[in-house]
Amino acid sequence: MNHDIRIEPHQGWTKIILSRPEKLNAVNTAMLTGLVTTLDQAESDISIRAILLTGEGRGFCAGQELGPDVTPGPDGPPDLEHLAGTYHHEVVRRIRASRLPFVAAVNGVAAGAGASFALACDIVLAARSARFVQAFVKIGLVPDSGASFFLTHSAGEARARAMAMLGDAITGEQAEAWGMIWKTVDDASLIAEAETVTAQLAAAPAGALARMKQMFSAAGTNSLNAQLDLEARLQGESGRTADFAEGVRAFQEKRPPAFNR
Ligand code: T3D
Repeated sequence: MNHDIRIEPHQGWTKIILSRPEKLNAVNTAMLTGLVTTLDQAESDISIRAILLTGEGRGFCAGQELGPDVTPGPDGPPDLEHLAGTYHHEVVRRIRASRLPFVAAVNGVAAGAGASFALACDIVLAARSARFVQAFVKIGLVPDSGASFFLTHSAGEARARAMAMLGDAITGEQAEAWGMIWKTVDDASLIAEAETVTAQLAAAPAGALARMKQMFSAAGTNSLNAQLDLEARLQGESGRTADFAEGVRAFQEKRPPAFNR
């Protein structure tokens, strides 16, 4: 277990806390390996039905640690294609391919790959003081970890290009107004609100949520016809589940449904 990743188990869901507060939770290869392992363990633990991702201290995640992993050595410059592909991108792939709904509670600055980790999540809440920074340009890099994809699809190409090329900080409220995140909340209520949302997801029909993740991932690139076919297929699967039968029965009996317990 990597000590820079803290896990807080709850009933039906888990909080994963990036925990290197003195560096605004900037990630290195050891921490990213620990994060991937943690995500894999959560994926295979059927008692876990939702994940809340947040950061310790005053930051969410300042992206790649500008330290030994990316410092040129005697053999020349670091191989960032390998680093990004092997470490950062595996985190994004896991969040997006997961059966689990992910909530991000962006408690402070989310920069570089750190912003992408948040934006890869299904529901993103940000503290009013949070900032999203495409920091790459400040150090001569280009967006990675899915930033160019997420921002183009959520904020639109004009804003995505400007965010990437200028590297200016975007406030939580701006991110909400641009459709990058779900909502901004007061700093003091961020964690409580994010926990409530995560618990709500943990009580929701897990299979339906997993199918929604597939559906929304495909919606970015599918044609309308392809998306209609996918919706029909996934609705067919949903209709054959015990959760659907329970949902209809609970509605008819005027009681709350108990999904997949
Ligand atoms: O490996 C690959 O494949 C490449 C992949 C790249 C993906 C990326 O993520 S590239 C982008 C890397 N991240 C950055 O460039 C962000 C660098 N940090 C900043 O620009 C600023 O720190 C922030 C805008 C994030 C926050 O600014 P501010 O003023 O709120 O805080 P600060 O004072 O700059 O930082 C506080 C401390 O955290 C400070 O340490 P100190 O001086 O108190 O000892 C600072 O050095 C440290 N810190 C912040 N970000 C990083 C970091 N240390 C190491 N690496 C960081 N990324």
